Amino acid sequence: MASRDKASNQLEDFKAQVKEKNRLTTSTGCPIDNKLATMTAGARGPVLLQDFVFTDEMAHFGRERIPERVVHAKGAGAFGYFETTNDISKYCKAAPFESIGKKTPVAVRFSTVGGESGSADTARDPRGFAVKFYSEDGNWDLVGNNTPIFFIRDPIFFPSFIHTQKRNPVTHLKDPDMFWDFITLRPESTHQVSFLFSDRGTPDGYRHMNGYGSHTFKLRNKEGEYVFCKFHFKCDQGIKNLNRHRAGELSAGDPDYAIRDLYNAIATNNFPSWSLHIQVMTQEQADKHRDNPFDLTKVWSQKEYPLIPVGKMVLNLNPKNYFAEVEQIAFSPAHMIPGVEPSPDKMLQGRLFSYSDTHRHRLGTNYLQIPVNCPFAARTRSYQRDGPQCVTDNQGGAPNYFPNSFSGPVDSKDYQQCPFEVSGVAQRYETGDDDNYSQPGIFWRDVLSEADREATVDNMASHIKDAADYLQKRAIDQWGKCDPEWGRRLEAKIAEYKTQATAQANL
Ligand code: HDE
Repeated sequence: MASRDKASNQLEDFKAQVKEKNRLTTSTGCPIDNKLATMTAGARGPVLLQDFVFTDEMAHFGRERIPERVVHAKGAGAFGYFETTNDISKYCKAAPFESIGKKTPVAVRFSTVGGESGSADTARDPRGFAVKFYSEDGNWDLVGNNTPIFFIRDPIFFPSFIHTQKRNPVTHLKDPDMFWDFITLRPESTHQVSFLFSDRGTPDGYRHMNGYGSHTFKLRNKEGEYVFCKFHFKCDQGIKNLNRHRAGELSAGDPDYAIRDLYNAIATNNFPSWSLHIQVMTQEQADKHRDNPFDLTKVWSQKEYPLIPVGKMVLNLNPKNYFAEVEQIAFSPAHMIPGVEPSPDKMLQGRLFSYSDTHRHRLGTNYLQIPVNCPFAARTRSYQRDGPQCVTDNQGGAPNYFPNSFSGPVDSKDYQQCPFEVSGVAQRYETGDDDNYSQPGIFWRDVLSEADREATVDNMASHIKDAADYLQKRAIDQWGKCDPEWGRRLEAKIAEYKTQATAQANL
């Protein structure tokens, strides 16, 4: 028993805490006399409809599942705190950054993206890195990934892009043709796909990766001045990745590897932490920036916009119940607080709508009343009422319309968002050609080591080899535009895989 890890020992730990066993009841609290048999007419007879012990449980069982998240279905959650260590009040008035030493409770959910909720944790995929700050000004969700960039820069592509990462509608199999067709038709995906096929596409669990807000946000200070900002959570455990072969072994041998690793680390007081930094850019700098600073497929150079330290996030508490606190947690980039505002990033704008919309479908209209989602450090006072599963006092006797003469809650100009100018002709602006290759080229030459380059080319080729020949050619051409050497090496590696396959077929 002593050799078992904390995750394996969860039930034993529970048992050790129980002093006296609870009385078993139905869902209505009625004590149950016997849970070992249904109530039947005679020993061999049919089951009686009056057996509420049976029908009560069976009816609930049939409704146990809620829709899984359409993306990011598989994940792990934990709780902890964010502590401000550096003063950034000249940039941002958000409550968590109010003073050095201030601690704000947080909930975090890490996830893979494309797989279903039973899929393997070590799949090649970006990882979700979603943080909920329970602040006095309401909940602020920073719903990011372990990559500072994304596959597309216009949200109109998101459903189609995700379909290509999921299953073929006929075969119900992952389909390399779908994958590489989309990727090569939309070259703005080049940067993120390059990252994905390096070994950072298979991180060693959730404790050894960075997190990024990814989008450009707007920060506002008490004086009403604003800057644009990127958020970076730097992993204090150090980055660790799996190579393709080890990731594959773990997919088969321990598909829940990352969930287990996080649970055990926290249960043994080995609390993971991340240091939060920001990059800031003024409006003037944004106007002169060489490319669109609101383009999610590009990073901001850290030489030009250095990282500014802000604080530390520590995860020190496992969920008490997975469904209640992790399956039901609902993040939304639209959940912002005074001091943090959206930038014009089209992807962020698209997300501002989508998340709350999906929660109303997945969890219901009153999803913010679920304890893990409830802004408990602020008090919700609104004119929203009723709806399915309203489990609060529904704001009691307070008036349910606004304005009113009966001391209902009032708004305040103190919380006005930053006014901003917009101009331009309204139309659909295509962005497919907005320099897709310079930054992936820098990634290849300056970020990856020679060993990383070798692994990246091998990871790519071992995947592209299963796509149609003309899609392979398009990919070779696309990565050749990042760096001619990348294209040449990819072509050679694909040819190597093909020769091997022919040799095997001829055996
Ligand atoms: Fe998401 N994404 N996403 N996403 N995303 C969801 O929300 C969506 C994007 C991210 O642990 C969904 O509750 C659109 C970028 C994380 O619960 C859904 C677009 C980034 C999580 C959704 C994007 C993310 C989600 C699925 C493009 C990183 C998991 C269920 C416009 C910066 C949060 C749900 C958790 C989840 C929509 C792109 C991160 C459908 C429309 C870019 C970490 O609403």
